[in-house]
Amino acid sequence: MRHRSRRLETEATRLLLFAAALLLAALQGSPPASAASDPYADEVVSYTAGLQGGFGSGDLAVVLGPPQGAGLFQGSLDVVSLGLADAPGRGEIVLAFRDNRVVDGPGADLTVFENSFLEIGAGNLSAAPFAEPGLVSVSQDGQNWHVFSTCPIGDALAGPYWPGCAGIYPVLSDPTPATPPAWEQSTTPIEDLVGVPILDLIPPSGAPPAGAGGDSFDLAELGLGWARYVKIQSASFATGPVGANNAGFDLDAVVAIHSSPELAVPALSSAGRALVVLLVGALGAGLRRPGR
Ligand SMILES: [Ca+2]
Ligand SMILES: [Ca+2]
Repeated sequence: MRHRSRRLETEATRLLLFAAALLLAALQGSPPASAASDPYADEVVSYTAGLQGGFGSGDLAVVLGPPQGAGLFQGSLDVVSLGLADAPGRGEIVLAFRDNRVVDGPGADLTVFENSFLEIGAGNLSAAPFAEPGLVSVSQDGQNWHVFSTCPIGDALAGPYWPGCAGIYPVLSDPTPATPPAWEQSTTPIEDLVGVPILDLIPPSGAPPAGAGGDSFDLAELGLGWARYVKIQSASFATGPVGANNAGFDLDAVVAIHSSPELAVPALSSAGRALVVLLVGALGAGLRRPGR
């Protein structure tokens, strides 16, 4: 009896060693775990151009990743133009965060980057922005939307600052280390940048305000702890001359100021999955044997 039980123990040990070897082989044969998550939006879920939109739509991926800001006095062309909202669902884009999600932290949680810029007025003083307002909504499931509804998107006369909308604050961040990272929120009110000698706002005589620019939003305003989807809807009006295909809100990028990475589970190769199936079978056979 004792002899039989010792033999079973040895068999169990061998089985465990075999199982460990199989698992190791399976994991070594698998591709590496997905790269560390980035704080930017990862996918364009949908895009519908409105009137005179479409610029940049040949490569919608330009709105993913970091913004390509061109500074206080120039708009980036690394954008997709939504066009004017001339019908429901038009002039609209929906993005998703996949390897991360936006989470509610202290203050603002995400920033939307357009390509607005400050005009230059009389006496080389900065003037109000050339802005193309956008209404921002967020969602956890892509179906139920929560709107930052303080944005007066339907009111062309609410300019030049349209508080609560995106598409107002110039973009001061690009992917180079010479500019602030995209998740560094600007805190200088846009009104304070208007009526200033432009030489005070650009190097070498001056400097732009701290922060990445763009327009930032706080999930706490909506009572949300996190969000995965961001929708931007263009206004139905333009503040300046409307071109052939570049009217309305021009999206550059969206970044999570407070970002939580999604857990990356190592993916198994097909060979690895086959080995795991064998392993489970072998374990099942080994467990059944003592009762045989
Ligand atoms: Ca991301
Ligand atoms: Ca917040």
